[in-house]
Amino acid sequence: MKGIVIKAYSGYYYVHNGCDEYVCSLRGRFRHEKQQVVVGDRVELEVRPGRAGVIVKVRPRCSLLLRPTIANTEQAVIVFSVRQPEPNPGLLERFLIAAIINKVEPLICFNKVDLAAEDEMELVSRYQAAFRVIQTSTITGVGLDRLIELLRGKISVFAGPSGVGKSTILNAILPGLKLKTGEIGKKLKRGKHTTRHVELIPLPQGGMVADAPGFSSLELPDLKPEDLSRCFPEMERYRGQCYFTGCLHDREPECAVKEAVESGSIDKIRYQQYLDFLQELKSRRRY
Ligand SMILES: Nc1nc2c(ncn2[C@@H]2O[C@H](COP(=O)(O)OP(=O)(O)O)[C@@H](O)[C@H]2O)c(=O)[nH]1
Ligand SMILES: [Mg+2]
Ligand SMILES: [Zn+2]
Repeated sequence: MKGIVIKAYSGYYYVHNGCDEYVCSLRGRFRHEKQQVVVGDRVELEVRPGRAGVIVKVRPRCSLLLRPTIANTEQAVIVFSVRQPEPNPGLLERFLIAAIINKVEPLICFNKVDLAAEDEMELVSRYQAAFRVIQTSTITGVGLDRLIELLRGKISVFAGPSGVGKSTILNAILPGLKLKTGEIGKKLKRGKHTTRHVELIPLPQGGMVADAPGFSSLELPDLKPEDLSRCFPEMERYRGQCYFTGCLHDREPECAVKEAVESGSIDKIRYQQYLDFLQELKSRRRY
C-alpha cells in the first residue's frame, strides 16, 4: 500500500492512504541505514491487522523544508496579518525567498483584512504584481472559499509569524479541527508558540495542510549574489535583456531591470529590498 506520512510521534509514523490512517513502524533496515523518514514522505507499507503497518520503502523527495521538517511540500501559504501584528515586509520577503529556493510555490495570504480599510493596504498591491495574493478574514469569512480552492489536491504548509491567524484560518476551513490559537495580548509579545509538532491534515476536498510554528526571524539562505534575482519573479522576466550577462541590476549600465523600475513596471520598494539583500549576500562573501 502507498501513502503519505502525516505525523511522526515517539517512533511511530502515521500514514494516510487517501482514506484511512495507519500506525506504522519502520522496517529495521531504515534504522541501520540511518535513512530518515519525515512528515510528507511518500512511503510504501506492508499492512498489519488493525490499521497498523510497517514502512518498507520511502520514495525520493521532491523537496525538503527544514523549519518545520516536512518533505514534498508543493505550496507555502505565507500568512501575514494587515494589522495586529503589523506586517514586517522584510520578513515577508525572506519567507518568499525561502519558499522559492526550496522549490515550493508561494501563496501570500493577507489575513485580518477586517481590521484595515481597503485603501490602507498598499502592501497587497505591491505583491500582486509578482505573486498569487489572497486576502482573508476569519471574522467576516472573506477569501476563505478562494483559499479552500487553492489548497485543493496539494500538500501545503502554512507559514508566517506568530499571531497572524494561521491556526484560526485552518480551524475555520476545516470543520472539526481544533488547533490551539493564541489570544492577542501580553503573551503574544513574548513570542508564544502554540503549534509544536508538525502534522499534515488531510483536507476533505483532497490535499493536505500543515500548520507550522510561527517564527519572527528568518536567515537569508546562502545564495550567490547572481542568483538572488531568481527569487524576484518580476525581475526574472527580464533575464537575458540586460547589456551584461550576469548583470546584478545594481550599478551596471543598460540594465533592463533598472529601466523597468524607472518606468514603473517593477515596484520601487521591491527593487530596494532586492538591493538590500544583494548587499547582505555580498558582505557575507567577504569573510
Ligand atoms: N480581527 C481578526 N482577528 C483574527 C483573525 N484571524 C485570527 N485572529 C485572531 O488572531 C489571534 C492569533 O491567531 P492564531 O490563529 O493563534 O495565530 P497563529 O499564531 O498565526 O496561529 C487570535 O486571537 C485570533 O482570534 C481575523 O481574520 N481577524
Ligand atoms: Mg498557530
Ligand atoms: Zn540588469
